[in-house]
Amino acid sequence: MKHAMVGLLALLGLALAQQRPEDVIRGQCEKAEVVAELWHGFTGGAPKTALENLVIEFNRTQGGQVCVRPISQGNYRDLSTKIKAAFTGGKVPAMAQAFENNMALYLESDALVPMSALGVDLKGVNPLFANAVTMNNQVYGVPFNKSVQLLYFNRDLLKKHGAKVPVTIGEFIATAKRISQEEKAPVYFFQPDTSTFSYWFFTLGGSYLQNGKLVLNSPKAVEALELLAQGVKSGWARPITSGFINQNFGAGPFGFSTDTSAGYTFYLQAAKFDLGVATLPGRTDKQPGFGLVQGTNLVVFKRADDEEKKVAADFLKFAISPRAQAVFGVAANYVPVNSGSGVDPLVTRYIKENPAFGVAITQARYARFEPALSSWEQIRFDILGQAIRETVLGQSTPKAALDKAQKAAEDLLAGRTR
Ligand code: FGO
Repeated sequence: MKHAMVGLLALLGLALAQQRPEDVIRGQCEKAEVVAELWHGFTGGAPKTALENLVIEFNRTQGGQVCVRPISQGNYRDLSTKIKAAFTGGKVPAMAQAFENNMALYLESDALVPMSALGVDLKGVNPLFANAVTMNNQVYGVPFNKSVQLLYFNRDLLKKHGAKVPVTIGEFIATAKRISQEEKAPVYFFQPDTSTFSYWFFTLGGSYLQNGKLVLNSPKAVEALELLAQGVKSGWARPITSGFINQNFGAGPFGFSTDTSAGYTFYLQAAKFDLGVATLPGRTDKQPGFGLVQGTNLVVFKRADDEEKKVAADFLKFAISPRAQAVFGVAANYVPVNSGSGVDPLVTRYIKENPAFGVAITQARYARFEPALSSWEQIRFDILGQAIRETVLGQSTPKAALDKAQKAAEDLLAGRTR
């Protein structure tokens, strides 16, 4: 009998240990009096699990009365679509992930609580990320899962062709061209979207805002798009038009990509080759290229009740603490937003064992944001993204596509279209 008891307990322990994080959270929230929902745009993999584990740890410190419940709303764009829908009728969560342009949009509905009202400050937060959540001199969120683009490469393929990791754009193109010729297939994989375009555009010296005005058809933009279109035409660049690059390794020989640091765990899992990561090729060998900052901030909505806001405030403080940022960053290859994370033994040890994480931290010193305009999400996907796709697939020329995009963006910004 005693044996059976011990056996049962052991089994129970095993079951508990193997409980999915989502189920642990459900248990934590079952008895809680206050449940603060956190709507997010993670659909799976390391980022989602890392967020859930962070929430579990937070909930454990709350004594059972209150809890945070993360709820996936699909991908990032599904998330903002659902939040906008909730503004007009539905239930708004206490917290959500938000890109800077989403914050600008939500602010137009006066939907966000300033961090000062919650007693949350950004002490210790990297100014690059802190500035991005500061709008009209007020801080409206905390940077949480911030990524930066990196150069991913196939070490086996480079070795096979006696190639070095390229440091400049010139070297990059020459190397990709040569290997592609020898492989008889394009080895630079890229998604023809605004994220990839932004790396080339920023690194060539472009900027989206000129004297406060959005310019999508500048000479630098034409140059960046020309480069990608030429890459496809001359056979060293392969456009990936559906799914993530890590889901397309089977499409041909993968040599390089310029992609989010948060893709690292997905790449590693999918790669049947020795995966390497480096800082992005720069315009010169003096410094790396500029990586686009992506990933999101956490915001708190005014419509949440006071008790939920209190939980949200405590969670935000916890989420940006050096320790939480170190654990989360290490797990999903996001850049820790807190400078204090740099001395966390977890970070220093992981950098030694896993250079990709160190590369992301270095690359974050050479980083740029897309404009924080309230209609940017629509512009980046439906207008600029469309121009990039069309051009790369040979249906338009860079200049014509970008001129059309400029006109469409101006119409949108002037309220002539929706
Ligand atoms: C993604 C998107 C925006 C905006 C940029 C904006 C909206 C881009 C780009 C469009 O957190 P990041 O760095 O990376 C994501 C993370 C969690 O899902 O893992 C990446 N991932 C996921 C699965 C996988 O198989 N491979 C992989 O790499 C995933 O990308 O965010 C980068 C990708 C995109 O979603 O297609 O940020 N982005 N600015 N999205 N809605 N609005 O303004």
